[in-house]
Amino acid sequence: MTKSIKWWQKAVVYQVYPRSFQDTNGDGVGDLKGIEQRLDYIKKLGADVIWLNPVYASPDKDNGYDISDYEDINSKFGTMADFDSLLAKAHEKGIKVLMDLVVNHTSDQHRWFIESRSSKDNDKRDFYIWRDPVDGHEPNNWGSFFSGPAWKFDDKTGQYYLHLFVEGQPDLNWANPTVRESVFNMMNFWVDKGIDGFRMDVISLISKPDGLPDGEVPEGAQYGNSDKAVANGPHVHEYLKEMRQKVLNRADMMTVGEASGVNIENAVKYANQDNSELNMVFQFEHMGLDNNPNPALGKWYDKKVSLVDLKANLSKWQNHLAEKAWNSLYWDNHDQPRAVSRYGSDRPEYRVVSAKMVATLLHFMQGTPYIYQGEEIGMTNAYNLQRDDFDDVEIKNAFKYLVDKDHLVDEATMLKYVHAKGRDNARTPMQWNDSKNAGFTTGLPWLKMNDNYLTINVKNTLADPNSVFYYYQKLIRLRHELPIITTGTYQLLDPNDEQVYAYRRVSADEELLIINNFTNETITRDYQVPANATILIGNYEDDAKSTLRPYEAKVYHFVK
Ligand code: ISL
Ligand code: CA
Repeated sequence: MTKSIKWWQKAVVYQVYPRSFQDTNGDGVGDLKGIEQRLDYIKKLGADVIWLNPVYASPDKDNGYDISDYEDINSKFGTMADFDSLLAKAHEKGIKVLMDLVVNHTSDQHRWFIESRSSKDNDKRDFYIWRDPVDGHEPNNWGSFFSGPAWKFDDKTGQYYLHLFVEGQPDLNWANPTVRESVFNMMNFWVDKGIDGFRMDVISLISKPDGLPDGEVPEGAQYGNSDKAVANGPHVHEYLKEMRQKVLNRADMMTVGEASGVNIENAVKYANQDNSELNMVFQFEHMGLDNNPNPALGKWYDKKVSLVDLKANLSKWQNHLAEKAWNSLYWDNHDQPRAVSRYGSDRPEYRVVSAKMVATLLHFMQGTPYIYQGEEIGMTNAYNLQRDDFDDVEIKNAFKYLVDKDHLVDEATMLKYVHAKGRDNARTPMQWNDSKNAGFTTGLPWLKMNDNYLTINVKNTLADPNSVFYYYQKLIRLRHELPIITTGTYQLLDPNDEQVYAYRRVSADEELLIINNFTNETITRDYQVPANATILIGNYEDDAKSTLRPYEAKVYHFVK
């Protein structure tokens, strides 16, 4: 790579889900003061940046992704003074802060929408997407991402409004220049506070296709993982270029666009290296590989991904973005199940070793890695939660529409799918220690705890030098120290091997060989490791050479 390396290309991001991180006032909900108290923990891990899920004022129909005031803090989380203090303390410790930006939609309680729905001639009417009924029905066949139709009829004015997510999340009309101006002004409010960047929620959806045509399939879940329907509309790049000029260029910011439905071709546009749009995108292709073969069920399924498919996909992104754009690297976030449960094994005998393997696989790739809270201690899916325990609107709607209404699967099967894929797997509170409610709260947690916190918790992981935590700490340190992890060329080995994911990173004078046994079996592979190679990191104490033990991961380093 000839271009100079930017700070965010060497950085590792730690994602904090404020609601579930640390409660300080006993109301069962994590808060900003709690994050401030735990900054030293994040510093100890070595992360450079924190991404905060939305902390803005919100009726919480979709856990903060429905914002009613962009310039105010959700009172459950604290006050603007708490936010200012958190930002200052993070900066004192050399940690940068990335804010979530949710501007495809607002809450239906936002003053813009309250005005917009009040009458057809209100000056905010055109801030949202209103349409007349067609033959007494919805204007088109679009479905919400979270099941059911994407249109809601409003009696007051006899029109439908568009909501790609839940009813309480009306989509903004980005074609209206006043909407764009209002959003950019709001973003500048945060830039002026000194934040370090934005993670942009479903930014690939802000420009709707001209004329709002029917989709090929009505299910909204399809939009997320295909390049067919509503994503990547005709004006999205124009809007982002405008945002870059009016907001993002005012500081040395980091930007990552969450891009449902993005493919390689349009990712290169969003994250191009001419600095005209974003730094990188979150792509979803690898998250869709273990979807249900029945498209109507979307992500709801419990079969493991095929390693061959996973390799092909991740390698495609590594190879095609190289020198052209920049990858973000993630397994986990607040919308995904726990990585160790999904890609490794959360059985007690394999949990630690496989959590490290899954980490090794990702953290030696090119891109900016994201660690989701709890991933660094090997937190697992929450099998103890039952239908009535779930909080997530996506899960509730899946039961309501796919089970109760459409009978696509029975309730027990859906529960199995939710235990494999549901978002609440990631949202159960952070497990700090083995005291009541894992030290997360002295009150009643807003979402039931994962009942394995007596063994899986931060206190235990910090006391054990061989823990998942110290492994992540070392991965981060290696990325900071070895430029080849940032800049080396990526080469996949043995694409058809169904058991091992092995790849190389290559620079002019050195090389890394990364080997990951994805199975719980002992197998043999000969990668012809050069005699001068040394082990940089591994999840077993010794090197058994061509023997690979269950979930073994190791990285050789050698000078050419
Ligand atoms: O979570 C998903 C599947 O379970 C994704 O399809 C997800 O809905 C999509 O990536 C958009 O996610 C983002 O916007 C949503 C919000 O609910 C998610 O938490 C957020 O990450 C609406 O704002
Ligand atoms: Ca609290």
